[in-house]
Amino acid sequence: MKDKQLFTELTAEFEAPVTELDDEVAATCSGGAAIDIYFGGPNPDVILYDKENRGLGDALQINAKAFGGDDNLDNSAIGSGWNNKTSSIQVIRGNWVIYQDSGKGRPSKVILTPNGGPKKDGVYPNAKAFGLPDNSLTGIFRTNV
Ligand SMILES: [Ca+2]
Repeated sequence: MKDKQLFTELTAEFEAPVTELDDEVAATCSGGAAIDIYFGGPNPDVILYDKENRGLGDALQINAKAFGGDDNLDNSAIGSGWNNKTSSIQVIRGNWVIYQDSGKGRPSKVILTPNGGPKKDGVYPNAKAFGLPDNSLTGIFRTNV
């Protein structure tokens, strides 16, 4: 319930009202805005880092429901400022697809998973590992539960 309340608070800040979608409906949507995604929680599913190798610096903690995500992190209420910034990623839960452009443009060919990355530990220490140019990640979506 707490997550649902947070989602309601977040979506209330968007210019266009966002109707709450169940996972099946959300899965049929393509691109556009943030859906079922939360930022800054204490138990993140995935973490984006400004620096390579999860170095000290800004980090964005993300949780998302299946098929939830954000097609332009700069438009997020809390995730703003994260377009074209990510240089390393850690996946704790779920499978994720990342995009270079808003509207789900230019997806990475690498699907990010908790067992992925060079050491099979979910850590993608640099842009080459997650399959986009450095500082180019704009959107991220979860592809499963
Ligand atoms: Ca960076």
